[in-house]
Amino acid sequence: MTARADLAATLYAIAFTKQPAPEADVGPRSPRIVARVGLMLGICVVVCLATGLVSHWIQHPPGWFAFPTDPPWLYRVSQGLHVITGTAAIPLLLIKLQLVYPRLFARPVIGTPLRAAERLSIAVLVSSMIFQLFTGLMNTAQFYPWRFFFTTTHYAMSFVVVAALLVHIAVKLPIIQAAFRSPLGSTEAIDNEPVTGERGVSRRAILGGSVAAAGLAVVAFAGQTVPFLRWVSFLAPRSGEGPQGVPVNRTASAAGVVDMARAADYVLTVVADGRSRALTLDDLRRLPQHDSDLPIACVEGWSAEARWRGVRVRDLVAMVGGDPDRAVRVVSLERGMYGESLLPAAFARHPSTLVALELHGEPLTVDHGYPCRLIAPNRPGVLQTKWLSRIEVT
Ligand SMILES: Nc1nc2c(c(=O)[nH]1)N[C@H]1C(S)=C(S)[C@@H](COP(=O)(O)O)O[C@H]1N2
Ligand SMILES: [Mo]
Repeated sequence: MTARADLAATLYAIAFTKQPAPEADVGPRSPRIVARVGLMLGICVVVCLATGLVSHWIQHPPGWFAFPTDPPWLYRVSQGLHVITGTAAIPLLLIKLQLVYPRLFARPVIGTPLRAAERLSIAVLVSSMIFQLFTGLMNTAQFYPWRFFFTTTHYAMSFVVVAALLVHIAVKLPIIQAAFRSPLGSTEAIDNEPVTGERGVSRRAILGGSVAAAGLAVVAFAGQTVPFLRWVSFLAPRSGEGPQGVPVNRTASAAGVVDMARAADYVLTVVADGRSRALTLDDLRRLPQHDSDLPIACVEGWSAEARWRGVRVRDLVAMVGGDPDRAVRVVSLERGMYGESLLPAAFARHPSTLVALELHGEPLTVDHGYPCRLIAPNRPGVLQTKWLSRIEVT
């Protein structure tokens, strides 16, 4: 009975009464260092979020959203930044958690309703950020050890991160301001906390180490999108290998299209308002050919510059009398989710948008989309449909 009463009293104290020992303020765990690491993490999160939203909206455009066709490298840079800032955020988040770790378990664990709400928002923030960074990292490796659909879940969870982050910053704003107003090495107490004089690794070393850890993560990873980092990027899932010097995301055999792509009776059908033309590969080769230097920029973070050669989409649209101010649907021999994409009118009539027959001066290999594939400027790789079977003016 007494033992049980003791246990109850202890649990109550942990949940609702203040911690007897004061928290450190002058040592490495000072809010000064936490706020500075937090700022670096915050910058990564904001850039990662903005570029992630852009990428999502290009793929699922809301009515008000239109991405420009030029400059043609914009999406490549944006998606590269998305994956680089996401990668840098991983060590920064771990360091920040390590720095505030004692506070996560500071007493009272529950306390007043206000404190409970604040701590709940931190729990939501930490878990949603871990979720985003983990699922994002797994996606770059195309490894999906879960049952939910990655893109919708990753997108929805980003709003949870934003909401929890705003609450967190609002709650901590006075401490953040005090932390940035006072020099890194100061021993004055911030946040009304008693000073305990915890020493050890210096604050400067922690700050330098955080920058180094984030930099190392980026260098180890970014070679799949930043060409001059390729030779040091030992963690990059795809950096330049692949037929014709360009990585392949999904092979023809994985898509189940090898026989159809190589069939002798292959034709590309072009349709507008009921008028249609069926073009064989020889027909396509006899049309005016154009060169386009355009990158493939995969949403999973790798990208590669490439030279394509083929027929302009706008010439094909004109051939069947299609309206150049209409969007164009591009359909693959492959069935399923990645088997079609919709080109907004500005992209369809752009002079560098091609039905490509060649890559780097050679006919496309079947894994790059033989007999022909779409290539357009400033679009995510996932919309650069391979193994085309139909082009429809909407
Ligand atoms: N039909 C079809 N087209 C597709 C895909 C696909 O799975 N099926 N993958 C897309 C993705 S995600 C990318 S990144 C590019 C990659 O083109 P590559 O394999 O020629 O490099 O093709 C795109 N085109
Ligand atoms: Mo992709």
